[in-house]
Amino acid sequence: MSKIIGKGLPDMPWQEKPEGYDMPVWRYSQNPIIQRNAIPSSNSIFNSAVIPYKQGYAGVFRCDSKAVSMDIYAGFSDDGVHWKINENPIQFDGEDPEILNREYRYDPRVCFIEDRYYITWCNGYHGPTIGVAYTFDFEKFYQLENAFLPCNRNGVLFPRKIDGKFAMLSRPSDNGHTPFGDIYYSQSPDLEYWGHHRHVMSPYKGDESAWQSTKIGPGPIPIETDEGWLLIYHGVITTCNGFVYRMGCAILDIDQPWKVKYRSKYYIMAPYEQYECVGDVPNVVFPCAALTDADTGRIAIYYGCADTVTGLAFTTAEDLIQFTKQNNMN
Ligand code: BMA
Repeated sequence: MSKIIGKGLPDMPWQEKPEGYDMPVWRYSQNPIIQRNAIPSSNSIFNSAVIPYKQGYAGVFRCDSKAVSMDIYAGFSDDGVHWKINENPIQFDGEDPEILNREYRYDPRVCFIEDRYYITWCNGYHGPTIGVAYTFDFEKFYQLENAFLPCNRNGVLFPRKIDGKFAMLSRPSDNGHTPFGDIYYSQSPDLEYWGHHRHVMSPYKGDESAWQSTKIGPGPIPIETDEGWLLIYHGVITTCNGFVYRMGCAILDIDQPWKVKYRSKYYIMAPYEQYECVGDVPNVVFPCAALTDADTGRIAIYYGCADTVTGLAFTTAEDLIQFTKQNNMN
């Protein structure tokens, strides 16, 4: 049995795999868990991140307003399924007004490292880049320097230092809807100066795994297991009707995470349900967070559906690792 390395979370959201189901990831029966209008100002709430906090859960949510202005909002939950999202976006404190100036904010990730919760997101600064902030309580947020020069998206921290440094995956991009994109690894001694950049993986050029042929980007915070870092990511194909976003899985070396040990040629989840196929941007599943229980190996994935609502899906470390190894094309 493959094992998650980390803490137990016995009360996390969970449903058993439906009888006879043949995919490695299965949906929560009450999806979507967050509707598009869960706060008064919102047009859509999707691509959002959650984490265990106190006796329950906290999260940072992407809410696009009815002006379709993109911002991130804190929220809280007792059970990880029913969420109370603040009606006003996060206000950041910080040292430099130049960095605090908001252009747009979207697709947050939340990562606990050592003593605090770090937020990373796609931050407008003369183009999209990776915003970085931290909080202790999801009430006061302190914004740090942007991690990289524009253009970049999908900045995803590792949940512990690697080789004594903070570590981040990201996906250099363009200023628009980016028709390309590889995943890279970077490290930093202080969360301000990033370097030691390493290439992790590219889209798959070819027919063997066409669903991820245009671009790929890291999703939830990588999950530490005894087989390596379990990376759930999104993969995109360009069709005559535009991009289709699916979910994939890879296992990265534990000490040198830019080395891919296994990568599944099949997707682990794709837009099949109505709320994933129909919405403001059709045919998108976009994972941004995962809860894990080290005692049972359970994993709950939070993902955006059609850029409109938020869904929840389940798997286990054993299911994902076996699937990824069996269908490996690395
Ligand atoms: C990406 C990002 C995501 C979005 C996806 C599909 O480029 O903007 O926030 O979910 O496109 O529209």
